[in-house]
Parts: sequence; structure tokens; C-alpha cells
Amino acid sequence: MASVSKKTLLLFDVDGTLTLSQRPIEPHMKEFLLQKVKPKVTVGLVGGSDLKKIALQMGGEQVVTDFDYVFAENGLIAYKNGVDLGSQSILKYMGEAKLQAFINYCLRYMSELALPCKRGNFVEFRTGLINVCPVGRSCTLEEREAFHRFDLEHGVRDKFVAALRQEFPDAGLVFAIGGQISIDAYPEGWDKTYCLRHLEAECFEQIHFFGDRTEADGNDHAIYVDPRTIGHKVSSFEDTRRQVEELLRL
Ligand code: M1P
Repeated sequence: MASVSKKTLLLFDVDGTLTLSQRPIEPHMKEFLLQKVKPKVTVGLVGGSDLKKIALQMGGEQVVTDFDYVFAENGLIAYKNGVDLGSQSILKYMGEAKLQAFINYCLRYMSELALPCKRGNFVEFRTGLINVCPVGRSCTLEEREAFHRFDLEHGVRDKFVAALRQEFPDAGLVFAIGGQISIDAYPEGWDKTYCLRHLEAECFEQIHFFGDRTEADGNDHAIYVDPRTIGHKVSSFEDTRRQVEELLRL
């Protein structure tokens, strides 16, 4: 790359890019980001999860001051140097009646599924998205892995997404398979590119995005192919580190 300065932003997806799925960041990876990368360039995080979960994975609430930018829920919750940049909500966007119609449909659909196991918390209502989870988010890590294997074999979530697209063609919603066990539903344009609107006035010379789910139906795809970013596909947090070292010549 030409020159490296604070006018270059490195923006990282969290799950699968900086950490193992749903696990905390390895101490050496966090140290690498804060001690080696952050002194050279501006560093931001953009995750589909809520801020509480991102903070848990990244070592605590100080995540919002550790990193220059933290965008939770794709940037609907946004922090710059620990300062809240404001939030948007799916409730405001959809209204209660449409929201309930959607949730009721999902609960009905999931009630018909036979899976290796079902637990609790099938619909998680977040500020900017609705996370729908056939196995239930309160499953254990083993149950999560078991559902994931079952889903790869039987396409549970692919079929669910197809049904949602058919049932709600004009709702202006996107249905994305982001992680291992669930589907994210959110308004069009509220994918990870949403966070870029917080960066428009900052005049970065380059914005590099690193993500693992960059395939067409992955939740990193939109920002990965967005012309405002330079996309980097990674296969693990070790791969992220390798690619960053190469990019910044560390
Ligand atoms: O990787 C990001 C995704 O992480 C979780 O997905 P799952 O629980 O299915 O592995 C969820 O927080 C999801 O919303 C998020 O996009």
C-alpha cells in the first residue's frame, strides 16, 4: 500500500475474523491490534451482534475506548473514541403491527421444525435487527455445533430464508445467514455498510474491511464489495493477523 497513517481505517468484523465464533478474543490478538496496528492506522470494529456481546468478546466495556470506532448491530449503535454517535431502531422503522406479524410468522414456522434439539430464546429483538434462531439462542455450545452440522446437511436456514422472502416480499427486509445458528432480519441498507455513513465526514483515504462471511449470502458481503472499501476475505483470526501484517508491513 502507498502510505500508512491515521487517514487509513482498518475495519474488522468480530466473529470469525478477530475471534473464534462466539468466543472471546485471544489475548495475543488483542495485543496485536492495540499495540502494533492502532499506533499506525485508525482501527474500527463492525459486528452484527449487540454491544454487550461485542464487549464480552473483546474483553469488556472499555472496547469502546480501546478502539477508535465500534459499530455494534452493523453500526446502528455507534461509538467513536468512546463517544456515542447515536442509534437507530427497527421498531421505529417497522412499527409494532408489522413487527408482530413478522415475529408471529417466524414462531409458527419454527414450531413446525424437527431438529436435533430445541431450547429457548427463538426470537431475539435487538435495536436494529431481529435475530431468529430455530434451535434457540439459549442452547449450549455443543448444541450450537450440533445444529450447525444439521443445518449444513439439511439447509434448515436456507429453506427458512426462502420462506421469509416469499411471505414478506415487500417488507423492505433483508434476511441474512450471519453466524452458525440463526438468521438476521433487518431493513435494506442496514447491513454492515450502514456503519459507513458515520465515516463519510471523516475523509479517510482508504477503508480496508476484513471479514470472513464475504460470500454472496454472508453478512460481510455488502461491505466487502462496497466501492467505498477495500475488501479482504479472511478464513480465521490467524489469517486476519497475517493479512494485516502483510498490508502494514509489520
Ligand atoms: O457472526 C455474526 C452473527 O453472530 C451470531 O450468529 P449465530 O448465533 O447464528 O452464530 C448472531 O449474533 C448474529 O446476529 C450475528 O450476525
